[in-house]
Amino acid sequence: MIGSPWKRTLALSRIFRRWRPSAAGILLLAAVVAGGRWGLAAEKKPAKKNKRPNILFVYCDDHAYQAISAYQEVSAYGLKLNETPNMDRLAREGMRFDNCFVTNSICGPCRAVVQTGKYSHANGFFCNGDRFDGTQQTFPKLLQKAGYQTAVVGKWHLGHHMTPQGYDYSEILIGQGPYYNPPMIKNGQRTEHTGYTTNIITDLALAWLKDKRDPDRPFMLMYQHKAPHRNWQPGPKWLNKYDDVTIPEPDTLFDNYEGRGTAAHTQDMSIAKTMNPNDLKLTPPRGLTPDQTETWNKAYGPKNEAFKKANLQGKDLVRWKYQRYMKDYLRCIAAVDDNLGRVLKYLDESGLTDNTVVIYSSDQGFYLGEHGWFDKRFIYQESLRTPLIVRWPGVVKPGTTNDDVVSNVDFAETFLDIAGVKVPDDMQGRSLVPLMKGETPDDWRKAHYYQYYEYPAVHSVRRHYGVADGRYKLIHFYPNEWDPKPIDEWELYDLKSDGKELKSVFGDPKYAGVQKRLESELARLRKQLKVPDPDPPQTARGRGRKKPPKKKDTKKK
Ligand SMILES: [Ca+2]
Repeated sequence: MIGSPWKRTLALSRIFRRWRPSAAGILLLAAVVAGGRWGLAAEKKPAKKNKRPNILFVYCDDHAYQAISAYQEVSAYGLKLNETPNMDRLAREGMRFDNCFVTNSICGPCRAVVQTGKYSHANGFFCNGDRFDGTQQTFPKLLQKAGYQTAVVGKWHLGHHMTPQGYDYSEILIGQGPYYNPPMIKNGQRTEHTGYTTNIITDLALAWLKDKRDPDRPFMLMYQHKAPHRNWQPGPKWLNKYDDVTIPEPDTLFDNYEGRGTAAHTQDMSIAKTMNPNDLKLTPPRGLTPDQTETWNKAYGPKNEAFKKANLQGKDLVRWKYQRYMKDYLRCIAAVDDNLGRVLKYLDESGLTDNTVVIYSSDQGFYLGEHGWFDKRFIYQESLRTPLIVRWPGVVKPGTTNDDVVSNVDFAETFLDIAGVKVPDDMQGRSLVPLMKGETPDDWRKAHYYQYYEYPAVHSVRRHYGVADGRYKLIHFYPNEWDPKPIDEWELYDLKSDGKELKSVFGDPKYAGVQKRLESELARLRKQLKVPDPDPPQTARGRGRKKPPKKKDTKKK
């Protein structure tokens, strides 16, 4: 281990400064020196000051719960898509949350929510393309103040070329970052890497855990993958995984959106129409080294030849696209799972497992062909719900599940609570620690508020807000001044009788009582959370618009 002797000396000198050499102190020091591995000795028998748990937050991008085998039974489709042994291990040794909902289902906004414990309208980050105001209160800053070491490695996506604030160490991708050979920003300085990004991010996380932190203090590490974000480029080792299998199709792959309103009909996120040759790997990716390109072409060349020869049309073509999409998506996840295995193994071997809370989550869910879609954005289940698995030895009972309504707006509060830091009053979520202990408070929320702003924009998903209580969901697709073709429509779903959300029952007399209750809950939550109405002008930033579209009666030049 590079740097270890220096670190050991540093750690010992700290002890001498702090302790008067009592008999116990001398004995412990002797044991440490004899052990010769300060880090291990310190973690296995932590001094009193070290007892606060470490936090390892594993965060993926667009990782659908349907693509974690431990979550299979939770999906309305129940398809066996893949195996994720290391994620499953966390679920087996920890708690799986089955109703973890995001507040605004796109990448940047979800990350801002995690940093702040506040909704988009309160943290100022509404749409992708916004820049995060890093001067505001965030949970890593509060952890730092409380003596935690904080680090973030991998995807950041809260503004290009921006050094994260509140971190002792950061090495982040620039914007979305590529799947291969990513340039990164290390503590504000550009660095270059060659290799597959999922492996590289893991190497950096492990290097920080092993050699770059002070083993004398607790840590919070955000280990954040780019994968499995579009356009789903697998790493060299996984290029041929799933070649010989057929991925099962959801029975809504050819959904006609009957039973739903305008928004489902007018989206632009379908496998049939929206996916491009680049997504489908019909064109070779850019930015690969000659060796990487050769390996890539060896894997995709014959498969693409076979596809061209087959000259598929209509539904057969969509089915082929689905298979190509899913296999690439699942290959990206296989790399994440294998790399998570490396990290868990390190925690085991270094004696860190017992005092480290491991949290696995994704910035939001994703469509894996349900309703014919990929992408996210909608309040419908596959993009609203995100995976959340927590392993905390001695606190979380292994192999348990929780179905309370929780949210990514609770993450910051949870991290602070784990560290024993007071949660500021202006955060809008609530610590999940009591739930992790199996003690849900009586006044825990019964419903979750959601709002999506990024329209008009890529994928053409209408602005909407709504409320979800785990069974029912009330949605308002609302008009606003930025919208050239405004709609004003409501939908209501009963997930118990309609788990795939195919038929809105809004206005159905049978659901009059439910509808009234949810309408009043929605109004209450909007008031409680201080949601601005109408949307503030900043919500148009996502697509670079400064002014609303001109009215029809405006004279043309
Ligand atoms: Ca995302």
